[in-house]
Amino acid sequence: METTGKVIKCRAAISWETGKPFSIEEVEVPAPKAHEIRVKIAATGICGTDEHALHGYFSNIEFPIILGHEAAGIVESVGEGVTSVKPGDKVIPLFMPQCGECVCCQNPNTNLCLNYSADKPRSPEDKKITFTCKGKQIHRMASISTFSEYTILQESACAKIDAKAPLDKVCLIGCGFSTGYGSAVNIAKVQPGSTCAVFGLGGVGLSVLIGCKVAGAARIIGVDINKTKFAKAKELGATDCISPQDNDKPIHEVLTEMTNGGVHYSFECIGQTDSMIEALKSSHSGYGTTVIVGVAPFTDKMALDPMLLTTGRTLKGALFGGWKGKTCVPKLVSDSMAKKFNLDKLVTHTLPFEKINEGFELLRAGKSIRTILIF
Ligand code: COD
Ligand code: ZN
Ligand code: ZN
Repeated sequence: METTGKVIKCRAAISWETGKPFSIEEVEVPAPKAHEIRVKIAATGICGTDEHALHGYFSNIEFPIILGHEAAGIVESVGEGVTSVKPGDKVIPLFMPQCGECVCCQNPNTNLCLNYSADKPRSPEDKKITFTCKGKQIHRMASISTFSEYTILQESACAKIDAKAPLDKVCLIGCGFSTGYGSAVNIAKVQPGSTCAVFGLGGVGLSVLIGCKVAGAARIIGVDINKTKFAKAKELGATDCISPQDNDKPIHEVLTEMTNGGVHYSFECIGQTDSMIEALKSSHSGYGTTVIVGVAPFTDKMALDPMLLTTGRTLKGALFGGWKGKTCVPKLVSDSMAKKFNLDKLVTHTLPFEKINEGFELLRAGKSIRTILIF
């Protein structure tokens, strides 16, 4: 049936209230307006941030909402003026857009786009795009909402990828993999022969680890309270794995002893301010760099001794690993197809979309790295 220009009715997972299970409902997805693209989602990953959003960690999440921000799909139709994709193209939605025009997009040293909405109220333009369900307006997450069979993207938030890309794997490039990998190679700029510590060995932390390994780190220490994560971390290149719960002293002291004074690079991939400080204290004075990858609840603040910085440590942070989405995501997809890194190792479960609640249970129980939901 020809769907161009018409409202599409399809399945989506609605979060009606904070913390409640998802309910699969029929939603209406409008036809794309000027500079918008309607995409049929093929596969979407479950990221730690979806769980955080469900529990109200972020100030701009409004319920009812369709969550999901790590996906790959195929363009169904495009609105007026869209030039970068056409129906049938494979694409990855971008939770960080690249409008190409704002001062940040024009600055080669950042991937932030001033049209990014995840940390501030959504723009009036973005608010106009909406799903409906049972006559109610449903909010969108990070302007992309991928827990829906069809979604609407602004052209600046849609990257065209290789027509042969396996969508059930490259969907991870939409968030977790790129966030972690880029934090190592773009933000920390890990050097060959260096020592790294990765706090949190979920999908994001393991992707940091892959980046450290690709960059030639000599020693990579994984830190997690869940020791079942250690086997996979070692498979991906961790030389040592430690749990804070096995030690009576703070983990930065353990790391400092293990590494003769501290690591070259530490990464926080948990989203807790206490771990952020531990990561900073684990880095060597004079030259250590700490990258904050995790996003903490918006109510939490970090108190740190400024001497940690005056004595020569660097504290940095980035979203989406510093990649400018429209430009870099197609290249990351090609690199994965050329086997520069292996996404398969991050996928522990693949489930039909209807089993989304089961996928979140696996994440909460610490049993999955990435669950991919297939439509
Ligand atoms: N000490 C050590 N490890 C811990 C602790 C602790 N106190 N608490 C939890 N952990 C471990 C867990 O056992 C788990 O293995 C890991 O930390 C967290 O992993 P996941 O699988 O729950 O989550 P991820 O890897 O999918 O994502 C985690 C982030 C916190 C990085 C993510 O939620 C996040 O905040 N991302 C922000 C970066 C970003 O760009 N966000 C926008 C879209 S994601
Ligand atoms: Zn921009
Ligand atoms: Zn994510």
